[in-house]
Amino acid sequence: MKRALITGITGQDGRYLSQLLTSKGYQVFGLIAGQANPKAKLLMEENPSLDLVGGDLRDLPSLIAAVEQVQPDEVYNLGAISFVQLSFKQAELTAEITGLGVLRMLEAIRIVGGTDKNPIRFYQASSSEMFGKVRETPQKESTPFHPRSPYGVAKVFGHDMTVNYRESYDLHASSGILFNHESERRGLEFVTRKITNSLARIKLGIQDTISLGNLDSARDWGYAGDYVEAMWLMLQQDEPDDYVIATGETHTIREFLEVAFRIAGYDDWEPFVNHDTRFDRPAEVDLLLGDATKAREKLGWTPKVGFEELVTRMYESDLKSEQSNLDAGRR
Ligand code: NAP
Ligand code: G4F
Repeated sequence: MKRALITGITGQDGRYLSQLLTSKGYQVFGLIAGQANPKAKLLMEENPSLDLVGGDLRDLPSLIAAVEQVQPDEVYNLGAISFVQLSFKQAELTAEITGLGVLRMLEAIRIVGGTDKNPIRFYQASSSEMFGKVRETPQKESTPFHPRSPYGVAKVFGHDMTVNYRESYDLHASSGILFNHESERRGLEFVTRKITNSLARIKLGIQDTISLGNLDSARDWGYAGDYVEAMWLMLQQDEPDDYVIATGETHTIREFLEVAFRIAGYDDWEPFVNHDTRFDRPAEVDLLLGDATKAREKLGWTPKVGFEELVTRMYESDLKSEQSNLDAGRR
């Protein structure tokens, strides 16, 4: 039975990845921060076979202890401050967790090591935010980085460290440069889920409008359930490498609104949306569009869920849960 250690297990991707690996027969361990993390209960309900191990990406000894205890075949480093807007306000904390946390995890693996016959394989959750002020479109593995946020800068550090440990210590370390991926489990702070959740509340008469920032930026949005499959595929290759994971389709926030409101039965979204400068960013990433040809050719990976289906799934899930909150007298 293969053993996997996942950091960021309570996040959107951690939840999908743990279920994928369990379905493939892995024994899955999740690193969980804090002394009484409230998300632990939900995780165990979703995946009762999961083992949770205490640890924090700010604390190298806890990572060494976790790797020693778990003796993993594969480590997936998904833990991060992942909200770009927060990274402008808490830049140092973002550098500490999203950036230095990668170095600490790599060090824990280097120090504990695996056996010569069975070295530990490492996956780093890199991001299309690293392309930032894009130098070419579509973006591929060779596109230079130009990050536009403390989050993007921290991800470039983590990405480069992963490449450096691969080259210096012959570690099986791969990076997935993942473009935005969403789902019913996406955090409410991200624009897609903020829209589908608010829209469900508008439909049910609980809320009147949505306050948003810049509607002109464009993102290459895929489905998280498809993207965790790519993470696993990267660690099954003989050689470690870096891969762009994307759909090859881009849409503005305006287009997301148009589709979501149409699905909910409205002709026009504009009367329901306000501009609120609090959601504008000091520097914006205007356009992301990925070219995942390498992943298709080498990993055999392609996305399954398209844009319209993604929006529909998210809206319908939010409508269902907001309706059941309403029925239970919770708002
Ligand atoms: P997410 O939902 O925000 O999850 C982040 C996870 O990091 C949570 O489990 C969180 O734990 C954990 N974490 C935060 N601080 C930590 C610390 N000090 N020590 C240990 N764990 C810590 O993110 P996601 O959307 O699943 O994304 C997963 C990874 O992929 C992240 O690294 C993100 O930056 C990257 N990424 C995401 C996308 C995307 O579109 N989703 C695209 C490219 C890259 P708590 O719940 O305990 O706070
Ligand atoms: O949903 P977002 O917050 O995602 P963003 O900034 O693209 O970052 C996500 O994707 C990255 C991959 O490219 C990940 F690495 C990262 O961890 C995260 O998962 O914002 C998307 C766009 C931005 O242009 C933002 O300015 O939506 C715009 N936006 C407009 N109004 C808003 C809002 N974003 C949020 N979160 N909230 C708004 O009210």
